[in-house]
Amino acid sequence: MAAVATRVLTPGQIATFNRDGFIVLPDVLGDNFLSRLRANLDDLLRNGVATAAENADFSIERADGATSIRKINNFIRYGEVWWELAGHPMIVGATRDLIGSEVRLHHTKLMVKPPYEGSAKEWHQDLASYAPREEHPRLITQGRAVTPEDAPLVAAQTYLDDSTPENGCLQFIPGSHTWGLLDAATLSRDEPMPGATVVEAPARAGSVALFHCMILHYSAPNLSPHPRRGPIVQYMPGPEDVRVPLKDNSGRVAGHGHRF
Ligand SMILES: O=C(O)CCC(=O)C(=O)O
Repeated sequence: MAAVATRVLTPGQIATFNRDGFIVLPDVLGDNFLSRLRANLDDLLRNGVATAAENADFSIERADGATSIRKINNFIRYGEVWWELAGHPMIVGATRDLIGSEVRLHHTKLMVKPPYEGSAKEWHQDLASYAPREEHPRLITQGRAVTPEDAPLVAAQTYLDDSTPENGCLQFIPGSHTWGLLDAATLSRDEPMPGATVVEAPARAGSVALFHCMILHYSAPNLSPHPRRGPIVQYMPGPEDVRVPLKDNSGRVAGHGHRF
């Protein structure tokens, strides 16, 4: 195993992540780097609407006659600056503290919530998208026997804008990453788990939210005049450290992405 170079998180932060399934690291990126990321994204968004019909990476949303891009899959394909983000020493180091010395790229996606238009992302667990559908019944039946350690994948969402309750910051149910893979059909829109505590996770621009792939999370529509742009890099350990079947976002067996 490669030597672990940095320890970014404190033992307290690691314990919080293991208990709650998420943490927010404030002010990870400086203004300069943020400006470069925003400039690249502005270009992508300007050109993206025109090319979206031919490029499946760009997901379009239409509201009130307006057309906007809601999501860019595989954003890492669109500029060296995104590789810099994915390989950022603080983000990779923090992820390494959570999942072990081998940190690999699983996939990237950039969530764009334009002012007034960005829609909700309904309650879900990311693992439901990564585990092949034919495996769901077996995994769901196992309940809590499918533990967070069986699927130690961590998403890092970096905020290019302040992420607030008004523009659709992430909301989590702390501890739900220990509940196993849930049957998505049973999750209601407004109250995914009756009686469960929901917490909002606002974050200033430049901050990074780290969350486990089994935590229940949601983001509300953007009702504000401010955008909320949040690239997500999904990291995984080496395939031998994942104990559930897993595919990447091209449908291949996961575990062969870039190693940081
Ligand atoms: O950023 C968002 O709006 C939601 C992101 C999310 O929940 C996801 O991609 O799994």
